[in-house]
Amino acid sequence: PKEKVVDAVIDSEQEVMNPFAPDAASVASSIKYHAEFTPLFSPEKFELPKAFFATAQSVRDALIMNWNATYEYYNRVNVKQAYYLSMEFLQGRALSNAVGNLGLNSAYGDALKRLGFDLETVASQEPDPALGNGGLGRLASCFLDSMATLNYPAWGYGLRYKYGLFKQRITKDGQEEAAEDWLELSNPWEIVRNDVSYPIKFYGKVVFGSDGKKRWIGGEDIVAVAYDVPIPGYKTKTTINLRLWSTKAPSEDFDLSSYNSGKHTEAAEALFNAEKICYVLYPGDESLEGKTLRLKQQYTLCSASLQDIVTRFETRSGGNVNWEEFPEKVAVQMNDTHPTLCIPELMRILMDLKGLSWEDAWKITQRTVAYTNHTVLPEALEKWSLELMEKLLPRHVEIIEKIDEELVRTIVSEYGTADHDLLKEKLKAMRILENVELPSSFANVIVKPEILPVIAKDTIDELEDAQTGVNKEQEEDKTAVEEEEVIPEPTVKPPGMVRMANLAVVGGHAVNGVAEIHSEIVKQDVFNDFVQLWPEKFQNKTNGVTPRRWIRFCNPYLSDIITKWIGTEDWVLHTEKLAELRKFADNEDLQSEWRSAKKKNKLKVVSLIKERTGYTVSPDAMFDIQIKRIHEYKRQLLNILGIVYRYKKMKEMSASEREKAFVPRVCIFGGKAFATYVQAKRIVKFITDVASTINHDPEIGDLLKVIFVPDYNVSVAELLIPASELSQHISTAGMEASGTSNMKFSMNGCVLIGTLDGANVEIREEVGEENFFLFGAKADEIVNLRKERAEGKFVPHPTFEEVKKFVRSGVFGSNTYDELIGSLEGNEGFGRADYFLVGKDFPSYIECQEKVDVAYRDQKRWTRMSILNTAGSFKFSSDRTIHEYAIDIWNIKQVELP
Ligand code: GPQ
Repeated sequence: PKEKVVDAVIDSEQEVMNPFAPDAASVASSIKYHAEFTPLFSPEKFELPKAFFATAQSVRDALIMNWNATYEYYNRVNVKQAYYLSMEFLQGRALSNAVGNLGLNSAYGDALKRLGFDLETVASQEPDPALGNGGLGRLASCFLDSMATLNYPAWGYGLRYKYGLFKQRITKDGQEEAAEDWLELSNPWEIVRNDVSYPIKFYGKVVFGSDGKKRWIGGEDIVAVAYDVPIPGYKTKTTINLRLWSTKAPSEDFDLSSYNSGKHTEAAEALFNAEKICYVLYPGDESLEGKTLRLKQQYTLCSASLQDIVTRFETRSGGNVNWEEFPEKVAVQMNDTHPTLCIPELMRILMDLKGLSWEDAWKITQRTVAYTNHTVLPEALEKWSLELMEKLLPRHVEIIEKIDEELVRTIVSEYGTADHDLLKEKLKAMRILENVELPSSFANVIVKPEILPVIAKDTIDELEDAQTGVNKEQEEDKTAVEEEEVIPEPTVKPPGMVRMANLAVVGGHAVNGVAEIHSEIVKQDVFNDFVQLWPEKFQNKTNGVTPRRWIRFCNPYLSDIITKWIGTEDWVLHTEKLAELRKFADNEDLQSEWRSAKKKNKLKVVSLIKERTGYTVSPDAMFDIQIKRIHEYKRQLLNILGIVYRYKKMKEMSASEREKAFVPRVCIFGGKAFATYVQAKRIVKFITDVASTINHDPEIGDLLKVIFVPDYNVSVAELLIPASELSQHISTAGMEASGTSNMKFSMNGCVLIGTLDGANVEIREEVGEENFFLFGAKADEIVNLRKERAEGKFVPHPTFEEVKKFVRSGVFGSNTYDELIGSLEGNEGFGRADYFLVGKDFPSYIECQEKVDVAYRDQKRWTRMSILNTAGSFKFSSDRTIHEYAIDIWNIKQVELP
């Protein structure tokens, strides 16, 4: 019966859809088919939301064909495959991207026109899935696009969170969070794989089996089910897979007899317990329950993915499995330390389930996994309480203890026991277990056993807070503000911790940073002791972004101009061709086309701002943008204080002086603050207060507007970046691992103002220093500057004193922002003295901003700078990054489908 109905629909259009070369008519009939038979809305209503779902279903048909073909081919030729494990994938909307990658823009555009819709409007109906926080998650998604585009056999593995990153609302009190129910209307892109599921165990105990092998038994069992998301490459048939795990209880866990006797809640407890693991991205982890949940999430990702990978390896090996070949067929990349449990999990599977010896399992594990570090902030290097982990994953802790013991053995044999202080120092820096006695086997080797220092209870609290991303500054700050009296704490033994980064370095064969300067800091500072032992492990892989989403699709106006002047659209795949624009940088025709594209993009943002904030801004003003997570090290505070200073100067002038002195600007902010990061939320509140004063000041008018765009996400970025003229990447030098939006801005012809930090350093080298506005202290000066600051030797510049005084004078309402301004001075009770050196960099930032105004007045010069940014940005394609990972770390080859 189903086929008949299909025929009836298709008949009306006299076309059958061929997913490889569909025309508008066949696409239209496929959309109509889905509108009718994919029951999401009442049938008579073929309106926008339904048009989106029907269009997405239709595109999915085409994706599934390629996705199946890709999988079958990889199976058949048994290629080596890379697996990118990440707790975050910040995919953004998929429709335009899929249609664009499949080359079906005009077919879908025309088809929708026939049905009375416009593709762009239909695409804007899609919820923006935010299964990630920021740069790290978006990088993972850019990588998937490049892997598919370059025909690399690679998959992503992640978690299918029911609620993504919270929705941000801006009220008079600052940021408010609401649940992001992205699955509310279902997700048209995913394919539920009830046939692909694995058991996951927590708690229980370890026993010896009859064969003398260790067994992990008892405890709590749940099931991880696969949800597959096809990822199409650009202009290729290759369609790879993003496999996201969701959790549920084993069906036998539903207690039917309790349920029937009326105990409904008790009967369903096991179901809730299993399902809640995948409820939210980043569950609040201040409570023990929260920590446990996050650890369960991490383990679920590692265990389900590895069971799946191992099963695939066995299937592809046919009847004869040779485990030594595992690393020749599998590469596992751990996106930061979040998936580090991969190491003990692979060891467990190989030893306990497949019967391998420790030595063999260890060799295989090391050759298989590799680790990317994304931060040097000590409070962000993950540590887990040994006690918690022992309860939840008893077998893994045994394995980690043994890895730690082997590491101690290596350190002792490398450094000997003669220089006891050196040995102690090395063990302290390098051991995986922290605050844990040395294994008893070392009692005779090391004359004096490692003495645990007895430390105060508040130091322990600090140690505990330092784990899993809890922000130290914020925590310190909170305690300082809220409880002032100092109660002497009893002294106790500090809790044992597992240092995930150390485990990742020891257990993998490669460790990479994400920009040159970052990788240098990783080597010289964060993991220096490991570098001395294994220098060959350490690498750099400068991040990149996909030129498909981040130029070709988000900026069609600019893309057309680039294609016209280069004479080919090949630059989308071979970004080095962008360099050809250099020779036209002064061409007046190109310059005027270039400016007109920018203007069109700005007009879209004018509407966005009106719609989201109610403010009217002028498209003729310079668009100056800072969009990223709100964090003290990213220094949104420096930006807004710069704006306040500008405003103060304006107020001191007559109207005509003002207009002569300043270029009109719209200063745009966007970004979310972690829900419990108090200081970041104060920054949001301060920005919005400054905005409402300045924006309502009739003397200022279009000369200065300040906008905070609420609920910043990938889709908002796709609108803002093409419209931006100046963009700010102004972190304290040495603190931003790389940054990736800096690359997107540069590609879209935007000039950067920034410090010598992260990838800024390389961007400036590529686009030319005359096309980059540089200011601020250098990374190697920071330690000394902080020391001077702490010793009271820092003399703030008068402009900095002036701006703080102005804020305190009450211009922005009754609030005097004591906590924010105080943190810049290190007043008693306000945390570390300007740890991020806002005061130090303020005068050079102001001076640099004055140069920006001068440059912008000369539109020819500015347009030239803009063109040279796009032309010089080619290195920052994630295609380049993925080639480097494939060659230097994964050892995988490109495989084109027949
Ligand atoms: N990054 Cl550790 C995140 O977005 N989240 C994290 O938890 C960590 C790092 C960012 C980092 O701050 C940026 O500098 C990088 O460009 C980005 O990762 C991708 O490497």
